[in-house]
Amino acid sequence: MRKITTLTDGWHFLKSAVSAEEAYKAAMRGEAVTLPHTWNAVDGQDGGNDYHRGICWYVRELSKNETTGDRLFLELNGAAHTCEVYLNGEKLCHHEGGYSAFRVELTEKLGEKNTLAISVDNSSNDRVYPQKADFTFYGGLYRTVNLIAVPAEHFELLKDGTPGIKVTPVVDLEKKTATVTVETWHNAPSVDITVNGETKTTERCAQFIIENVHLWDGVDDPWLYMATAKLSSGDEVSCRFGCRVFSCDPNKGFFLNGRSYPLRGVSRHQDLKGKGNALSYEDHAADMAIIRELGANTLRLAHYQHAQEFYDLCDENGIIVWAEIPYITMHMTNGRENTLNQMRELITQCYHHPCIAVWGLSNEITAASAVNEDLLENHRLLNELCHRLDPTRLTTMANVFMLEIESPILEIPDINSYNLYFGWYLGELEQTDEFFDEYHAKYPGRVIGFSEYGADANPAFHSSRPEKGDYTEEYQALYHEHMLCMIEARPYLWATHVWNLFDFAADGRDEGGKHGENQKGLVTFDRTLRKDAFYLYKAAWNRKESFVHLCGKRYINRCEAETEIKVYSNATEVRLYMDDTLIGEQQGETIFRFAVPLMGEHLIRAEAEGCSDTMIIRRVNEPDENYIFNKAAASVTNWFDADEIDPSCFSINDTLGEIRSHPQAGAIVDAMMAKGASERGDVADAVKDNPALQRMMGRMTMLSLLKQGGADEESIKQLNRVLQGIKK
Ligand code: GCB
Repeated sequence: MRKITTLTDGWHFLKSAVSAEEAYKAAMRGEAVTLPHTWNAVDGQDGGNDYHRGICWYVRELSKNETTGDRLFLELNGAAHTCEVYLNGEKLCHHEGGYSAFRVELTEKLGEKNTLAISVDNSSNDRVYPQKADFTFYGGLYRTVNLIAVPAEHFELLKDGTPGIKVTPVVDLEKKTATVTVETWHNAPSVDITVNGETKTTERCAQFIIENVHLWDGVDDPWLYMATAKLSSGDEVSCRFGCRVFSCDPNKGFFLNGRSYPLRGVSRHQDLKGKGNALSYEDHAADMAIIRELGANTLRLAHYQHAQEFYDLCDENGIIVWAEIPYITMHMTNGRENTLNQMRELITQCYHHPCIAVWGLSNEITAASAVNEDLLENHRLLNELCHRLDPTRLTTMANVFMLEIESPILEIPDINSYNLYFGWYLGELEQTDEFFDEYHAKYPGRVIGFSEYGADANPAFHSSRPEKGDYTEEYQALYHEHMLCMIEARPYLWATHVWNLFDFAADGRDEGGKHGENQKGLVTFDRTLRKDAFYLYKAAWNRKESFVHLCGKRYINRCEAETEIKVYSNATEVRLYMDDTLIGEQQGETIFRFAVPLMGEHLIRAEAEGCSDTMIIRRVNEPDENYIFNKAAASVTNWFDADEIDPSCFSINDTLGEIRSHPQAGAIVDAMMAKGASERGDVADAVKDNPALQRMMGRMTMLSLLKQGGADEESIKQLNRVLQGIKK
């Protein structure tokens, strides 16, 4: 028999980098905590780069009752980021990597009285990923810690946190069978393995054929089988598995069980306002309920290994997963071993989950590093490791927009993907479309996906003329309307993942009216508010539950005489009522737009397929200042009315490329930019040396380039006057 005791209570926490001996004494007087726990639940989310990063201690006495059993192991499911386990003052192990599980044997070191002291370190170094990324590196024992007591003959527990059992189902779609290979690791002479009601006794490994196999078939039918392995000592391990076939086609995208199954979904980080990453099962399950409500069929579990409970939820809900390690932003010469270790642990611990389709090698790794031989070699080794440990799945990586599509790194993984933020950080929305069209035309034989895209929105901010950078809920919605349409027109994209389903802690940020948060979520950090863009995807993806959603509910006070009311719905017909009078009826799909006259305060109601949604809006004389984040930038919106600009002459609304194609106009902007460049040398060098960046800038309008460069109102107007003097 195997006895698992979860060590929830009885921990003493010490926020101090003392020695192991001192830790015991000091911690016993220190704060009492329960696990899971992070010491950054508050300071990791309030911005300013000042969250506590260092060594902290967790100390606990083990009772007699807890230490019985022939062999005793300690299991840590998440210790962020570097951890050392001491028993009775003696160091038993050192583990680097904050997202994978690991175990250590205590048996030989047990005494009459037993004290565990565990140090956890989230300070910076040059070896353990992540070190540079847009999320808070919470420290703590933020997942469960268990004691596992097993008989002398037992399944392997130590190697890479293995479950001791590995199940590989290979499906023959034509014959409707699955050949299931079950391998086990243990120290007994034989093992009984049971799959689908059939038991085989073997040394280590057995094969089973499942006839008329019930496929694990995505969100509609995620059927799971069970494999169990038992030793005569009574030790037993089991795992669920699913029988399915994945494949990717450069033109047709993703296939599940032989049929086209476009992967359309979102990314998720593992944190929650007020709790940090110390999540309970209920928190994970609540997130999954939101994912199901949205109607997504895929998740990118970014940027590291998530909790086993969460992969289990994905298995149960038929969500196809991109799993990855935190090899992110910046390549470290000393970090190679750590990337390989984290990948080995990820695959070993997650291999059996039918939900996982691809292993992600890295994320935006060239954002702060050159593509040199060391980086390439690191990727080749990771790629080989993935294929060696798991020949059944594909590898991929998420590339940063400025990585040239000719880069040799794109030849390493099986399939490719890009994170693109045109229309948010820089450039125009349409550049996304052009980027993929160019890539697809140049590499028709390569599989390409869209691993990240998004725009920040603070639901307090609103505008009737939403603009890039204004943090309004309306711009976020417009941004995603464009992307949804772009994606639907490109069925070759093997997967698309919105960045991000939830707002999350990014301690380095201080923007958009909030500290320490990335607000690209479709749902707020505390999960209480679904932004309008959430309902756009729900309208497009959720085919199960009819609904109708009125956009702009939080945008109550409006100055215009006629306002746009937008409705998102998965119905094909929507009716709009104003003060109980029907004012419009429309057929269509997903997005329904109505122009509505505003006189005073109005009750708006939308109806579709038996569902309804209501809101109040109000005509006011002056813009409501509470809705504007950046008051200075917002005034820019109204500098130029389209009709003031003569379209037969150049203007700041033309792209840099268009302007440059005219000798006189080109010379003017080049001179202006050269002046700017000499003032900001580093940026200029980065642009000069990067043809991808240059191409991208060529497609940006002069106005958006100037705004992003921080140009003031007067110099923008000045340039526009000069350009308006030049005939096209
Ligand atoms: C990215 C990163 C992600 C960031 C995101 C952003 O490309 O991969 O970690 O959070 O951009 O919001 O800037």
